[in-house]
Amino acid sequence: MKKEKKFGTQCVHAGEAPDPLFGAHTTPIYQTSTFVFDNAEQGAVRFAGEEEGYTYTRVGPNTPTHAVLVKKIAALEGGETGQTFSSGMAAITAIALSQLKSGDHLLSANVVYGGTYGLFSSILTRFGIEVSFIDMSDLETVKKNLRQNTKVIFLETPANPTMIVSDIEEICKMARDIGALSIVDNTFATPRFQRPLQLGADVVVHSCTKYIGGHADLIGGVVVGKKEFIKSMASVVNYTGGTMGPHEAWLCIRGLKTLHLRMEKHASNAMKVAEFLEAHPKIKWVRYPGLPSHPQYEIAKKQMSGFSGMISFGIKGGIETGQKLMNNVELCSLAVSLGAVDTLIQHPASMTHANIPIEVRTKTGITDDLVRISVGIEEAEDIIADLDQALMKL
Ligand code: LCS
Repeated sequence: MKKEKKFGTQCVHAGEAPDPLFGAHTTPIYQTSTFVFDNAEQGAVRFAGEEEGYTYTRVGPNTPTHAVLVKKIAALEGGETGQTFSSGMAAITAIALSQLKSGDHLLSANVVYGGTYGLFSSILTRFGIEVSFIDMSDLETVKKNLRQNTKVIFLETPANPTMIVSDIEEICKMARDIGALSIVDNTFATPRFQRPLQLGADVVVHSCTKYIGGHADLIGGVVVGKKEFIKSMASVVNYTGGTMGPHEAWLCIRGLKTLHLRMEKHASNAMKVAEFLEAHPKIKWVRYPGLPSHPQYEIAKKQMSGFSGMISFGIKGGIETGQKLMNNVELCSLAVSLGAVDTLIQHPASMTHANIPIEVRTKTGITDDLVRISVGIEEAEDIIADLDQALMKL
């Protein structure tokens, strides 16, 4: 049989095997905080890292349930291994704390999730780490901002919430040339549509809260990369303790089994919703990587095999009209987060990105009129009908 299975088959099968104890068909939830050693010597070699195995659920590889999730997501991203976390922010924090020290420079995209911006701008800088936020969609700007002490380049593409797309391959090349690590937050695209490691990235990070879990019922994060990289995070994982719970790990495994199906529906719905919005007289602008009007449409086509389910748009009349629209929707939910089976709509400038100073928001396109929609897997006609009735009432 062919060795490398297709993506959808990997979603269903990768990392999983019948439970060796009782033959349970699906992965059991190892709801335990600790593991019993056969003898004192075994405990000692496990703690010394001389024997693989489980010790205590805070310490990687956590539990057999987590190990299955790591194998599955690593297979989907085409990476060697990974580490799960209690949230996407815990994952990004662990990357930063394990790879950066005082005097190092972190080069970050200027459009990232508000929490990531906050961590980089107001926490890392307190520990003597230099941080600059730049427009990663412009390769000249990236080149100009590299420093001798640049240790990490961090980008989100498509970026939350402006949907700006950056050229992963070119940026990772620049990172490699100066010996810096390249980290790509792949939360918006998912490995169904974008595989940053194949494009040269060192590390991929996800908020599992979004498409990986897929059902808006958990908070989690994961980092995927080379074994050596994951090992370099081990002490931060151990000493900071942002551990994913076993039940959340199991929910992520379950979610990933349908990732391919969900993402295809998210993307085909989003394309229809984006086209509807672009043609609507009350809409000023629409940003969706699958639309030829997207400023980086060519790069999106080059590095993505589909355009996922996130759209941002501006409404004529600005934020007051946007707020009315969000209050008028009936099928869509007015809620932050994204990547759920149901359609969510929110206002980044006053919600997910409200912590970013207004002058930075304005400069980077997180404008007050920007409304973000995470298109669900309902039928597109019903989502469009809901948006249409909400727009008609304005
Ligand atoms: N990376 C991206 C691209 C995100 O959108 C988020 C959360 C995170 C990381 C952090 O993940 P978490 O800790 O929440 O699991 N984004 C959110 C959003 O746009 N609305 O609510 C949360």
